[in-house]
Amino acid sequence: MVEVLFTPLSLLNAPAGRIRVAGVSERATAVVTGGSSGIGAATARALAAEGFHVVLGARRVARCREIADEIGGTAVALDVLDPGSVAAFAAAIPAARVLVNNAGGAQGFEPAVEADEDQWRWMWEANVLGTLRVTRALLPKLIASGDGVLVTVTSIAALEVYDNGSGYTSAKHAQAALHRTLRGEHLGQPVRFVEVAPGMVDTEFSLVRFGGDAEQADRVYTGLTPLAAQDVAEVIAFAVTRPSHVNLDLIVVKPRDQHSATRSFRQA
Ligand code: 8X3
Repeated sequence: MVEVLFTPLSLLNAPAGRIRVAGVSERATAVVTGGSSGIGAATARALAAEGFHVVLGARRVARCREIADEIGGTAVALDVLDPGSVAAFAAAIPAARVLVNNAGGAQGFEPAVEADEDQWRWMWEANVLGTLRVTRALLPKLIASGDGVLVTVTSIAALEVYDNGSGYTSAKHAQAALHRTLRGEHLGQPVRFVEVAPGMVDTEFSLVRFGGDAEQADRVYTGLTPLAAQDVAEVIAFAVTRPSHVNLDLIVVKPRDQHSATRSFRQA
């Protein structure tokens, strides 16, 4: 039986990711999916800077390992499309206080009547079922920590729809519905649910959506300054490091020049 010394003084002095147990400072664990690049990689760095031991999961585990080496974290292979991979990933994490559901993405940009079912299947698997699987596997550990935080990175596509985007917007709406439902289902338990909904962020997102067409991907960000992954990561780190009674339910973050998914100001 360990004595837990949560004195006000030790809390004031310890970074958010550090807990003091029996006088020893230990790093709490934060898990980030889709940790090999973009928002996931930046979030891993931001949470490590807050004192967390970060576990980065992604298919590209070698890239996760490079980041993990840099921040004193751990890389574990994770394919959220594969229930077996999610089970093995969760089994490798004995305890966790924070989970950032960041894995996901978009494929394709066609009118609904021309939808490619394989792309839809991938988007629903990666964004919706992937979030469900990882959450189901790790939520008990967040709750057991006594002060868990679950962050789901959705999108402004979870709040609006736009032409040619129905596969992605429907998946993001469903992912957000899952996340918001979890919030209600765990009222009274020591876990917070934070949804972060970014607009335009300069990551591999558009390159993947447009099947590797760099020119088309670049056009998305032409004439304005999009968010950087670091901008979103700082918001996530802020939300995670609020006091336990503060739940930032939904944070929408967009570039100044973006009004909505379909309306932006662009310099000629
Ligand atoms: C990305 C934002 O506007 O391309 O999640 O759907 S948008």
